[in-house]
Amino acid sequence: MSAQLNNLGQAPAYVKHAKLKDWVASIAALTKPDRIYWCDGSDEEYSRLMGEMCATGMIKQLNPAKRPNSYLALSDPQDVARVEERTFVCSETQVAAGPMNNWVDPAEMRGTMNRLFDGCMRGRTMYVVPFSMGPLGSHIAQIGIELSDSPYVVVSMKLMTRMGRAVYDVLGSDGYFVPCVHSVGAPLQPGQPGARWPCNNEEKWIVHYPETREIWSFGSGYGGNALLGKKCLALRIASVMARDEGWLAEHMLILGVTNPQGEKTYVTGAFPSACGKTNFAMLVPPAGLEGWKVTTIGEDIAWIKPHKDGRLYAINPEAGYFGVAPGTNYHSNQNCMKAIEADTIFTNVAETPDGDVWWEGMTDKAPPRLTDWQGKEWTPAIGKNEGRLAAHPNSRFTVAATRCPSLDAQWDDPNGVPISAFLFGGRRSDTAPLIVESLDWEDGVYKAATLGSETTAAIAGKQGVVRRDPMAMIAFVGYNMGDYFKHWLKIGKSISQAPKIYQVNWFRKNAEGKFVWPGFGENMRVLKWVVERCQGKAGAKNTALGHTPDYTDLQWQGLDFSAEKYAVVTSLDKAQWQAELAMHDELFKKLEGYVPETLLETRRVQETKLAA
Ligand code: SAT
Ligand code: MN
Repeated sequence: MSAQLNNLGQAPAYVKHAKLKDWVASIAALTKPDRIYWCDGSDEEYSRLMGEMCATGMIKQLNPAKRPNSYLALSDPQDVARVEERTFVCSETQVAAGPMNNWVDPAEMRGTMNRLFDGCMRGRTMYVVPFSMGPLGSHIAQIGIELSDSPYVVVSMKLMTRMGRAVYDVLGSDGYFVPCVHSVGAPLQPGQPGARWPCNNEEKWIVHYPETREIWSFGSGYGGNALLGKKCLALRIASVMARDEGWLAEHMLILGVTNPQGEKTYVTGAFPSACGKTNFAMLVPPAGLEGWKVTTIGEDIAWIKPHKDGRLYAINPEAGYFGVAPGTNYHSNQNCMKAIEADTIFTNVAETPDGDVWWEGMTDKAPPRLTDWQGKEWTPAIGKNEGRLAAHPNSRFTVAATRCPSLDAQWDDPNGVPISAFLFGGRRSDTAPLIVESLDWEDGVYKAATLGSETTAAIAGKQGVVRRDPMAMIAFVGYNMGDYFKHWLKIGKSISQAPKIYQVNWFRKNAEGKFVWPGFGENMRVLKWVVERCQGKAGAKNTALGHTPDYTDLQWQGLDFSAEKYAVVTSLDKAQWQAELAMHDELFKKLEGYVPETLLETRRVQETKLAA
């Protein structure tokens, strides 16, 4: 066996980990690739793989005069988002996975995986991708090795994680790593031409084994389905590690706020996919708030650990951004637009005739002619007549964090940064006020646990329906949601200086269906209030839900936003909130028998307050 494998691609001498090499050999024996390639993460390797993909048509280089060192990939039209109904948490028992996860008995699932992966890499190269989630060698970081037959995954992992040879130095001869196996599920017969974007539209499986901390993904080459360091490792598997070890793995951005006096406060924000985490993390304070500054640690995931000083410290396990393109422009996110001016991979956006990119919302007016995300001719008239978008609503950019102008100086600090506040927000046209401060940790955990949001294009399925998305983690907790709530309550007890917890909603609409709150940079006004609450400086009034700012508690200089409009975005309609509580009950019903009594009690208190 090993002689044959040597021909396919021998491990470089710097890989000293015998168990790792055995595992790679065993997966190769199952998947039967034509070649094995051990990635070193170098720039030379990145350019070479890009060149190879350009040759097969999987990726296209953009005009270097417009977007230096940047590429465009167009996926299969059926492989465009995470597939939650095809995502599985295969713990030993169904109770351990809980009612919110798809569960299959692990023995049965292993049978299915062995059948699907048998020979699935024929005609392809199996890439060995070593990566660290978190600063290399940090006590909070975790190492993963992804075996994948997609070169697009390799180049994406180079931008999104600390990927490459240095990982093996940290691993040594017996270090721990999370094994991740990925295939697009499209073997090639000899001479068979490959699809431009190989994937498998009959079989898609995103599988996690929490006890043994393994990930197996089949059939998709897109985003969180395929870049296994992201949602699979850094959230689903890490949430299990976090439960066992007393920390938190969360779907949160992390940002720093510096006030005009130079004092810095770190805040995290949990929002479901495609609710503006990236824009918020890179916020530019508006006119009227000169002297305030926001810096970015992360825009999607936070790993948060209790520290000996009694506070929680957070790192961003990622090293790049896989952000939603549509709606991103120099007004909504100037820092991001600058980050993606070069060295970026775009997926499923439209292409301009001069070899640049475009998406809905990038400019006020669409260019007169484009090639859309499916490679078809597109003009504003065609778009209008056929109701066809130029860019897919879940089209993305992939870029290294180091390109971000607002990157925080501490972003790579192995110890993380101290967190003063957690924000939890959803996309709600009605019901949920602009901001509410929780009364205490338990009340905050209740608010986070019952978070609701209207669904977006980031997930395959119907859009715009309100679903409960506890902590914005509905798709990402690798164990029983009820136990996850208990874990949150426990963490609060394990620290002496708990962050304040806020519920926010930037998305209230008026009777005409228009957003009332301007959002984007203007969110700084709310963020300033949060920071000043943490410092004990800002005022608030009490409502049935918790503390909220009065109109005069926010700074309005530079923005024309009337008290009447403010009343709309902050209004709390008792009847609407009664209906909201009924939806909380539906969630608790689904989790019956697992919900901590503290949360049920908080629910009863809220009902009473609302009736008063
Ligand atoms: O495709 S991803 O899961 O990485 C993006 C997202 O939904 O947040
Ligand atoms: Mn996300």
